[in-house]
Amino acid sequence: QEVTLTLPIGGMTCAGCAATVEKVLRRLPSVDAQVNFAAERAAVAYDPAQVSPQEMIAAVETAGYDVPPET
Ligand code: 9UX
Repeated sequence: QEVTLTLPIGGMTCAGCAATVEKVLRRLPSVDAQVNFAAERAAVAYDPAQVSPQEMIAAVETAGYDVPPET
């Protein structure tokens, strides 16, 4: 089944970066993602049987962005 979460995304400089982050997240199995550049957040829907939030964070970091801790 699908669950949703939002992840804070750091390091995005322009809207193109948001498109890049969407692409790297959507490459993961079952993941759909919408990244809001202005809000610096990603809204993610996924199947927890197929992918974990840690894998999403790793993918974002490999792409050169980061997932800062919530404050
Ligand atoms: Mo915009 Mo992001 O030209 O790497 S896509 S800064």
